[in-house]
Amino acid sequence: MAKKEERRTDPLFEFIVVGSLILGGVFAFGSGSSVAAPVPEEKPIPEIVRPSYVEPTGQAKTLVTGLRAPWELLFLPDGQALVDERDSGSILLISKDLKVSKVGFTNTAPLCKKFCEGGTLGMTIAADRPDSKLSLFVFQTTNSDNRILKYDLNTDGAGSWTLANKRVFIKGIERSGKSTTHNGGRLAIGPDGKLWVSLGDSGMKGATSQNWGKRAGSILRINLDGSVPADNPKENSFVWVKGLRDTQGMAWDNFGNLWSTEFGQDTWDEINLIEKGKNYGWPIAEGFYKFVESPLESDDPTFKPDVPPIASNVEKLNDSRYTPPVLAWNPAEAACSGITFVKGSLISACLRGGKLWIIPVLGNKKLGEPKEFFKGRFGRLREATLAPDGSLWLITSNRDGRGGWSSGGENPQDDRIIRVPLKTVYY
Ligand SMILES: [Ca+2]
Repeated sequence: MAKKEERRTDPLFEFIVVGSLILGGVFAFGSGSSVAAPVPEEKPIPEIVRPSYVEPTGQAKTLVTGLRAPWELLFLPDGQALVDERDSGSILLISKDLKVSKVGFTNTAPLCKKFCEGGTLGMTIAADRPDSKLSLFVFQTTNSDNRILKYDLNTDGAGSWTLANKRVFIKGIERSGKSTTHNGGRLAIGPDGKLWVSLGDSGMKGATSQNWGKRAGSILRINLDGSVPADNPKENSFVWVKGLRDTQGMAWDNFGNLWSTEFGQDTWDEINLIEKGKNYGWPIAEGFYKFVESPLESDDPTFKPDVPPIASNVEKLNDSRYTPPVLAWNPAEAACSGITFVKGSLISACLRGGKLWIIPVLGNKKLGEPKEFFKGRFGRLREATLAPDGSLWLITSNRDGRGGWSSGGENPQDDRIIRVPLKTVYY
């Protein structure tokens, strides 16, 4: 499944080894010559060039319980956290002493019935107001579309935060009347200072994901004032890439590469390397393979496909129009939503897989072998966020109508925030 990268083929690793040998040679020459040379002081290799990644220590601790389908968790400059709930639309403040209070409501999220995936989803902040004051962007599903709200996010400087000046930042992200799924919904400010939005096909398959004129089935890139960046791939379009089925995670590594998580249909979930203007293949491809619709997937029981369905593990797709994933894995092991980059590691929080995948970034566009942590221990995981103290905070999604965990998702203890310490691992 994984494209494995042998450590010794990594240029960064080779550079370190060769560099150490050269330094060693110089030191040996210096100490062995007849000229009295000062003994070189042994200096540690700077952290930045030591190949390393992070992984959990395993000593997880529950911080907050009583949440319901939390979707996003982010930290504010004063060290407090914001978390939102998909179905209630609540935006909650988590104080440093772990008290929970309400900052606001998006207020118009439709009630979620079984198997829906929309609602109040991603959030991100940007200091784009005068005096570096903050704005809060919130992704929201309405009955007719997916959209992004923008608020002024104000603080009194004494720990209190409030929302003001609510406006619709972007609307009209396609959403079919009957489908409640594949909304995507992650928001992030990229290293380029733009707002990035991950979307799904809104249940419309190729009609959105293979159409550059549609926003659904894409990742969008938007200026913070709501205009289209001049260097987007198509003129006057927010669309950065196409061919996505349902992407709920985005993270940039230290090389500036954007990695995303993608929910596949039945056979392959994906990690993609997102590059300008590319098409990631849905619904022509699932994982590395050709995807052919199964009649069981149609809402119409009388539907007969033109071609017989084939499982997505029969025929590899080799078509240069479509960019394959970098990693693909079975949904039972994955169904990953959030992904974040922490010191040499991509860390992905997985729903059905109920685990964290840690994927070392070995070099530019090179991933190492994924390692799994906490499998089944906390149920469904929605997102992992780096905390100011260097630990990782996880949010669960056991009350999202997908079968839950200890009591079918009805136990208030089921959805919570968990703190996980991280340790650095050197190659
Ligand atoms: Ca794909």
